[in-house]
Amino acid sequence: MAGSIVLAFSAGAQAQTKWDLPSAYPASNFHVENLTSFIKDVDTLSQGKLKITLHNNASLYKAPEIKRAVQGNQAQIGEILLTNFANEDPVYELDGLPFLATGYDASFKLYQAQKPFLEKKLNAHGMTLLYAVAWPPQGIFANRDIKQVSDMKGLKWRAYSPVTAKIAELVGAQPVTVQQAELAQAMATGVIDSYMSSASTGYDTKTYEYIKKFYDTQAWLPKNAIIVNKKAFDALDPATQAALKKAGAQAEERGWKLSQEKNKWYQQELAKNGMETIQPTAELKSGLSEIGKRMLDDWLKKAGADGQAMIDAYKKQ
Ligand code: PCA
Repeated sequence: MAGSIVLAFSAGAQAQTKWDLPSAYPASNFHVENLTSFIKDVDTLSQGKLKITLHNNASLYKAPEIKRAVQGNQAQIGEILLTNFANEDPVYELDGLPFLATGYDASFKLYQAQKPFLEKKLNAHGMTLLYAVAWPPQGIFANRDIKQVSDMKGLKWRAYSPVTAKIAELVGAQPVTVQQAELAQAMATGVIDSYMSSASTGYDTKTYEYIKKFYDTQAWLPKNAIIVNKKAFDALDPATQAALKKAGAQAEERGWKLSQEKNKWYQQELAKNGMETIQPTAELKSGLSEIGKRMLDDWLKKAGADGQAMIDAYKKQ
């Protein structure tokens, strides 16, 4: 009875649209906290016309499947880790390259240089970019003493993207691709003993239960992007489209701040739980930046004129 009354009311008022939003990260993650606020903002700004349901922790789609789900409109909106899709197009790889942009300011500049090309690529596949937010700087989690790149030989290295797998190869480690949702299990079962990521992921996956050292290399800041199916977007009325865009712009601004603020908190939590944060030696830094240079050269060869234009736009800022 009650159900049919509610139905009658909502059908009588303006039509309501329901979207699904898959994310691969857990509720404790700052990206997901930000998504939760974004969804509330969309509800308020659209005056209840657009209702988005969050499916976090890879519960609806696994991380590598989310982009295709949005492209096919199985999910109308979704969160992707851009660098996961490096094999599809070099534009997705750019913010996953080590030592190209290492702090938040540089990463934001890199984003501005990358954005028009990212938008073009997504549009060509029936999607649009709503916003993107950087993960905190990437460091190395390992139990070993690592003073130079050669100390990483033979590590069982968890990779989350083609780039992190490539780094493993270049340092002589054995890459195993594992997405964050399966990372705790991979550590518990000994499938991997090291990886490169942020303090945020170290916290989300309780890495301190298995690994005791975090080398704070600040190597790069990959981004998560919120992408929308274009047909689903075009089907919204103009006021709802504007509401979505506004909430997206707010989420982008809030997300970049949250990433920085919570990174400090995540690092404190890691320390409280017995993880030692170690500053990388000069040898380790220079070894890794050599690898970064090689990877950038390879990237520029693949990315052609667009790639050069992105790097030039980045350096000009
Ligand atoms: N965490 C994600 C990607 C980048 C990051 O900091 C992960 O480790 O899967």
